[in-house]
Amino acid sequence: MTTASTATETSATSGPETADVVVVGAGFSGLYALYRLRKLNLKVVCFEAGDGVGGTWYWNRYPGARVDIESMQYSYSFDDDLQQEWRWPEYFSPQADLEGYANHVADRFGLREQIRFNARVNRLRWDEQAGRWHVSTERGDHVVARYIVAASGALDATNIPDFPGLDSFRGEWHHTSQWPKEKVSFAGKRVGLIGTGSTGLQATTEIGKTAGHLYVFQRTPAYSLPANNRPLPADYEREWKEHYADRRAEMSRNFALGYLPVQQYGSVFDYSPEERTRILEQAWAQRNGLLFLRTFTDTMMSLEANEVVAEFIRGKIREIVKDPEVAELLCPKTYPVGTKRICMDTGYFETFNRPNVTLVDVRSNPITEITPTGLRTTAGEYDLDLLILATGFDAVTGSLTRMNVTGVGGTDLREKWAERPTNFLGFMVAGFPNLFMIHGPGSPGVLAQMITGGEWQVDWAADVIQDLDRNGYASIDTTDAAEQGWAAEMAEMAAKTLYQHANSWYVGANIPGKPRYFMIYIGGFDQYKRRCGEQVSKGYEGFVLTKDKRRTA
Ligand code: NA7
Repeated sequence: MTTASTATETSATSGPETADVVVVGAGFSGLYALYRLRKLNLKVVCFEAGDGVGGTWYWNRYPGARVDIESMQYSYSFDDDLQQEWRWPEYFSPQADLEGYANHVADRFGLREQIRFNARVNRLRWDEQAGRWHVSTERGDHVVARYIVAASGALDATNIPDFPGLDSFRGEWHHTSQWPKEKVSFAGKRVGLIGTGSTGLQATTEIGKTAGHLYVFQRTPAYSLPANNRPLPADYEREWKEHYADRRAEMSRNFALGYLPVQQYGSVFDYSPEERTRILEQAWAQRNGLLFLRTFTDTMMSLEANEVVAEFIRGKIREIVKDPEVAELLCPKTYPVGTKRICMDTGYFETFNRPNVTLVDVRSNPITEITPTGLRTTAGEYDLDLLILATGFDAVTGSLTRMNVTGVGGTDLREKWAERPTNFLGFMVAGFPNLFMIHGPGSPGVLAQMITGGEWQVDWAADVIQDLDRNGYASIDTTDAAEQGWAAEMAEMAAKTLYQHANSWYVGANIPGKPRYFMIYIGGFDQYKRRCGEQVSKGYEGFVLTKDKRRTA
């Protein structure tokens, strides 16, 4: 630990409102932060851009939106009464159920009164002299706080590609992550949908059922697995609830914070081609989505092993889709399975057998412009009444960089991250004291179960704040050296996996100009927790703690 005694507090806080902590975002992590920090008797203010709670599950209300982790797991663990009482109707919850759950939690624990809704944070400025953060919002709030918990979301910053002419489109258009609350009707309409990631697949499957005609503009096909979603059987729910404590404990030790009670079969190459096919057939029919990728131990470690599983999935696509040319276009061939977030579907490939659905290959014939009446590619023109952008997010870093964050010396976070988004322990950026990131770069974030991961990171931030307060420190920062060390540790682990082989949002490849950098800590949440704990037990090694002069004088 390094200490310095530089920051002193001025008494000039009579202007703006003051708080101990500002939480940015009332999604699942933000809500838990309010609950947790309240126990420390701190004054906490939360700013939320939307008019309701739920974060990702508030914004992404497009048709078909559904989580890809079982709801018995993808839910809060902090309160046993809550997890015993709450009932999930399906294995994988649709957006409405998740938003309903977030609202229930906000009400049950009285969290709403601390949240300022319709208040998007557009400026976070560190005042070095006072050792305080100034937080401003688009609607004019100004709060001065000691700490920031940035629970602003890993998949929050909408990516609207720079399509020429988009503004000229005379029909209705929506990005899936800014979907209107009012029902959008597709009946009798010519609908265009750009993007075939998880969102595009879910939306296509649902919209294809009612659209007059749906054109799906695909640049890169996705691997998708059957969700095998169904109503949650009462005995399954009962069993989970009887064993919740043990299951949560097991999840907390798991690399992805999941409860994964499935057999792993060893290496793909331990089995004959016939045996492999039999095993994969069984997994395809029985395993819920993501667990399919865990059938063999080396799927995500070896290109050859991965290709066996990838080819099995392509075989399924060719079986399902009746038109062989369309089937071939839908087969992903340019990246290993699992290196972009794997999708889960309930009838996506079958949708292309419908007469009212057309797949358009915009890899061979790119989109050139949006016109007042539709969309033009290098090969032709499509008349549209409604256009949907399922074009994803400036993931992991976007929600942070879009807030105009400036730290010590006025350094802009965007400048700091111009080459790569480094930080220490996925928690703090050097030169941005007292700013704790939840699910930011450098953390396991999106590669672990995010509600439980968020709870853990919030707990850690709360523990650190408590520790600093108890011991008379005013601020905590980290160093460039610690960041470089963490980046090297992350890179070493990532190099052993196949993730570098895909142009995914994990590496920032979906955003023009974004540095290519694998942003996620891939060592697993179990190891991540151990590493965070080690740094604290070594006296906050890698951090810089600054004494509170008022308390030590
Ligand atoms: P994704 O996974 O980033 O998918 C975005 C899709 O949009 C993807 O198919 C992109 O093709 C496509 N896209 C983006 N820009 C363009 C342009 N300019 N032209 C054509 N197509 C484009 O976002 P999602 O919302 O589906 O999913 C995000 C995460 O949410 C998901 O991984 C889950 O974790 C939940 P590309 O692949 O870049 O060629």
